Amino acid sequence: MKKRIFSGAQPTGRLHLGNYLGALKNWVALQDEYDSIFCIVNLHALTLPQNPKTLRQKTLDLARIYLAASIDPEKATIFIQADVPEHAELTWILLCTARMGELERMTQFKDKSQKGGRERSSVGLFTYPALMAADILLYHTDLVPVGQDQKQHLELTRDLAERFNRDFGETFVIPEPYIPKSGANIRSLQDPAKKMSKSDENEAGAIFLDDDADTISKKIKRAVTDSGTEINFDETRPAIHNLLTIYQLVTGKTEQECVENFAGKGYGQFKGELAEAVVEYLRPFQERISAYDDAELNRILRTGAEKARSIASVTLADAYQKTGIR
Ligand code: AQP
Repeated sequence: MKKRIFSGAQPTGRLHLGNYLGALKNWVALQDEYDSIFCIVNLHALTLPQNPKTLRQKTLDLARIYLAASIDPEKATIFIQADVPEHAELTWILLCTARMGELERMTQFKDKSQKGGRERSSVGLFTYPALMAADILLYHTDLVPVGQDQKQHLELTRDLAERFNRDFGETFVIPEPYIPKSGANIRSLQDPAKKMSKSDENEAGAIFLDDDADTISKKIKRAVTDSGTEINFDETRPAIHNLLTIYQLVTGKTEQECVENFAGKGYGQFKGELAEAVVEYLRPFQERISAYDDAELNRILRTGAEKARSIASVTLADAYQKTGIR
């Protein structure tokens, strides 16, 4: 039997190159080897204010992005989180398993609540990691391919699963993270101290998957650099390290080939070649994005939800039975 992977992205904002290189690219690479389940986590989106009409549209658009990124619905299960109510139901059980102190240590809550202030943040934003744990545990997931920013949430998922299994008997598989060596932590083009992010107010920091060639070029030309002139993978020079990492991932070259390619060249030439490589990399994806109509997407999502539900309902029934709820 194949091992199982589960992952998801939120239908919020515009997906960026960080989401692609840190997550989607790996999902595609793993879908042949693993029984793959990819979710559009729209319940997570509600942790921050959303416009209902936009959210509905973005949810369908994200399905389109999954397919354009080459996730194959014949191989992988693709579905919308809210179409499988077991996610919300298992969340309650896991919230009763989690401890306040554990959730308070989550750095993403600290980051995301900074803007509006902790007091004004939704309780959903605070408890979001339990929903993520439910997403993963419902499917007896072996491996979770995510970017570096989700590592802490995954550790919590493991802790919750272990605690539940200890208290109520073997129920959940303990999932392992799959965090790629390169690309798991793509930084903002404007401030390499921050990750490339959908919610960054400075749009120049992110290359969005639907940016046209001209916009991509301009953003890369305006990207901050470090002092010095060398173009190499020196971690003490985070801006160049980040740009070179992007170059490596979109060209498929080795580190050594990348460094050799830019030996003796200046930042201007480097940025020009990088922009060209990114544009070329995204071109097939961007051409495919309009290939799926809404009827086709809805059919794929309906089939995916039915399949997901057939697994999730069994896991939830087991958890309910073990806890004495049913
Ligand atoms: N900068 C990044 N580099 C590598 N991987 C990243 N991911 C996110 N940012 C980077 C990975 O993309 C997947 C889907 O992310 P998400 O939709 O759950 O959103 P997020 O992790 O909250 O980060 P975003 O996309 O930047 O959104 P905001 O601005 O809302 O925080 C995940 O596997 C994530 O690790």
